[in-house]
Amino acid sequence: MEFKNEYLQGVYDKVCQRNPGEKEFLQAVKEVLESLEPVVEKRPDIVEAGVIDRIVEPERQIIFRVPWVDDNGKVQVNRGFRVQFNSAIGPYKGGLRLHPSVCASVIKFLGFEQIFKNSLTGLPIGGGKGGSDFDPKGKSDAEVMRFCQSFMTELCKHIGADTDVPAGDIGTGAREIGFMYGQYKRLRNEFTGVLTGKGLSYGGSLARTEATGYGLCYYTAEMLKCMKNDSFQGKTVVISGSGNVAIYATQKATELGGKVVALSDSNGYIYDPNGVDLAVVKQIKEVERGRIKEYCNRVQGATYTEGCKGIWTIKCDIALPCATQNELDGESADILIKNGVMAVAEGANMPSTPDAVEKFQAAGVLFGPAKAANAGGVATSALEMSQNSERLSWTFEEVDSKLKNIMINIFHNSYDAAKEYGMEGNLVAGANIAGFLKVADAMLWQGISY
Ligand code: NDP
Ligand code: 2IT
Repeated sequence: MEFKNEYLQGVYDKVCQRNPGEKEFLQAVKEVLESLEPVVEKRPDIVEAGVIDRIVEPERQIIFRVPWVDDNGKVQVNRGFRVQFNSAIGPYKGGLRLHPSVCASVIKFLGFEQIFKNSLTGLPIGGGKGGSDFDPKGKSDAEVMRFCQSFMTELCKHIGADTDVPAGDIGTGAREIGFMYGQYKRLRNEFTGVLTGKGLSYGGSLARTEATGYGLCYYTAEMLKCMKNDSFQGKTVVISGSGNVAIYATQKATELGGKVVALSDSNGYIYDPNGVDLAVVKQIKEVERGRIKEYCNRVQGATYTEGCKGIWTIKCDIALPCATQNELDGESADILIKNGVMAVAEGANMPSTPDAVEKFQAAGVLFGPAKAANAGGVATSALEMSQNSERLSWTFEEVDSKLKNIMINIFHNSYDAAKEYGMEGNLVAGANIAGFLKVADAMLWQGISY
């Protein structure tokens, strides 16, 4: 028995039977169900209405062929996904991941997490996720364009500004969103806010690019302030990854007084004891689409080490994993704890293994889970949707101040929910419970068809 509660064990057993071998999806479901043990005891109405049995099953899953022609005239075939997980509180909303590791399990774990994350933002967005096993790395702009056009030719039948609004994720940035948006507009002959993360000249929101990384730091700052009466000031920070989330987390952590000494990519990590020079990182990653290793050729005193996991052996006060799922395991958690880490907050989705989370919590390390800490990206996407609906654009300051308030509220709502359900200080349980209750309530009101 994995669960104390027999009903939750039954739900989990059925999810395991129905989704064999989908280890990331099962990992995400298990964590949420564990947090719901006290809810199930207090709320028999939720159990009777089968809300939990329903929430673990996606409303709709679309898997499709994505054929395209490479620069040598050869036909390539990728697999496309869109999982529309839950629309109880708003249109499906969530990113598109383009990475060779994309499969049903990965998209379903991301879509499932997105339900609760989106609920925590307080904005009217349901949960969904999509993507493809296409690898944009090493492809020409023309190849990426042809892939994106083929991908959208099928996806456009299933999405819409009031139905399902995709956005970026790993491998999907401004370039890919632009190509996809152009194709959607051409096929549907409509100019609507069907994607977020758009360029500023055609409906994008100021501060969306920065939002996930900034939001992560706003959440972390609030967690440090309320739980340890502390701040980023004077702290050594290690951030994994060097993509969209990592870059803007580095910028905000530095602005708030921290010193970011390490970044990584899937090949290895750089260590710069003087604090990373973000202009150099942005040039390498955003302009040249190069590797993080290159940083050491441009900045004196920095070193590069092969293998991304080693980044967690660097001594730091604050660790922000911002690369990918399960990148920080129990062994790395032990080293971070031994080195005196005081706070860990997740910029990536599910970057810490269950073992690592348990260790941080047992050691009294402040731990901010992904669905709360990285919700600033999707929250700002929802603000982009609002601006598109009213056909207006807000200033950077206006969007940024809304984002900050949202992140502060997410921290407090999670903290309060954990306390109410007898787990004060457990922000994992708090985020899961607070996110779940709003969706559950909407599902109760809307009857069994949802
Ligand atoms: P990017 O594609 O911009 O960057 C991804 C970064 O993570 C790269 O440095 C990449 O290195 C590294 N990475 C990817 N896969 C692996 C892997 N298997 N092992 C080690 N490193 C890896 O993506 P984002 O910054 O947008 O996304 C990062 C994380 O944040 C993801 O978990 C995503 O789901 C999450 N997230 C993103 C949001 C957004 O708004 N963009 C919002 C909320 C969460 P390499 O170049 O070598 O592949
Ligand atoms: O994981 C995420 O929340 C994202 N990739 C952002 C989704 C969005 O719709 O902006």
